[in-house]
Amino acid sequence: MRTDGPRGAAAREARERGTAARLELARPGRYFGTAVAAGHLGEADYAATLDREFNSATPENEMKWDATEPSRGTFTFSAADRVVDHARAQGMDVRGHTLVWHSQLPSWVGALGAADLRAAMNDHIDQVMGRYKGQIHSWDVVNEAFQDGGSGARRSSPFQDKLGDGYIEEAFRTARAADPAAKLCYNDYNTDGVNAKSTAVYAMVKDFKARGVPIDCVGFQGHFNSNSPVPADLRANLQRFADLGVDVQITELDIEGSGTAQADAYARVVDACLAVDRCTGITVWGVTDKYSWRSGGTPLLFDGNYDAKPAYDAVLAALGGDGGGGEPGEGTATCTATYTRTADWNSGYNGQITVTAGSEPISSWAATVTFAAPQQVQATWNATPSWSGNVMTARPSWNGTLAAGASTGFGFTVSKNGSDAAPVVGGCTAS
Ligand code: G2I
Repeated sequence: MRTDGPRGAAAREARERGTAARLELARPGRYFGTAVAAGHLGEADYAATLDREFNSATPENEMKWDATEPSRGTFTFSAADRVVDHARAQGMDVRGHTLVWHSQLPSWVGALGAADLRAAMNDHIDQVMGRYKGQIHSWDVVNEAFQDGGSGARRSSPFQDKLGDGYIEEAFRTARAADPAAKLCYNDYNTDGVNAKSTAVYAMVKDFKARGVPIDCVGFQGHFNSNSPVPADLRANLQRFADLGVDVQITELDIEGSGTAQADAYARVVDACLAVDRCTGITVWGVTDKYSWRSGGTPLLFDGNYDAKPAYDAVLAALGGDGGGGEPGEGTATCTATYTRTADWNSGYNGQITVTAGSEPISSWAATVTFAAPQQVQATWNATPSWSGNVMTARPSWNGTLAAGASTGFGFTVSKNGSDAAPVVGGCTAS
């Protein structure tokens, strides 16, 4: 399975340190993790697969409020301890999940009045973060605080309804004091692409950064299926958050399906993360299909017998660990795409995308570009566009073949229609 590409060397060193994990992201400092359920750690194949493949663990349910503080002021950490102790004994990092969430919230919390609720929320953060102080690389401080759909509104919850919007920043401030070494994340789902919900989260993070509210990272859960496929602008969305000065992480990845389609979708997610400097890690939401929260959709990398699926091979290759290391001669076609505005006038602008082949020659490429509504693309040249909403996928018109490291460009004319926003370049894929 292994090659001597850059990732192979990193994994070898890790093995020598006693912290072998196959599914490491290529760059030092990135992790590849999984959700872990304490109740399965006694199953030999489960533990062996976990220990062999992953270098970060997220307790799937054991750190949630119903598990850690089932009645007010009574804290139970035994199940969370089992996950943390196992992970740390294996040299894995631990992600904390989650402190303030409307779900898996014991009923006593919802019954409190505002003043008591505020005190209980802050005490809960203090106690749970305090227990694991210095042992958690990132904490999901607040989880799923926004509504689905196009409203961009906050979700109703005891916290929102009784404390108002300010509960989120209060939770982050309390969390910073409780464990200053932990990265503090906001985590949500259906925020993976550029859409109304992710844009509402984006506005919150931007505001927090502007006002000095402590936030270090944003988690994108990454629960995908045919109704909610991997968005074409995943990378662009991760990048716009990263550009605010936070790390981004894929925190609960699972993709329903099987075979090549599932494998390709997993590879796209890994590629998107690797293309964003501040994407510091990926967590899949479970070790084996059989224990997935949606096991019927077989959404994970290992089947119920702990056999690696095509999705596993695709992830490993995308990480550069199985023939896909980007080493000359290994045969992986890659490209990057960068944007510049080449002309600008009151009502419009011209843009150019430069496509550059990676360390292998390529015979074709596809680059995605997301335009801000209500801009309209009037013309394109040197590429053939296809459209999904305001996302353009551009493919070569004549200029598909590039030598290793060589570039080509394509251009477009855009009517601003009142918006001067720059388009956002998503992924570039090559073959
Ligand atoms: O729903 C998928 C995930 C969405 N984002 C937040 C995550 O925390 C969430 O994880 C899932 C767990 O994977 C499930 O295991 O959260 C569910 C609850 O919202 C978890 O399910 C619960 C069952 O509903 C309970 O009946 C069960 O007692 O798991 C519990 C422990 O097995």
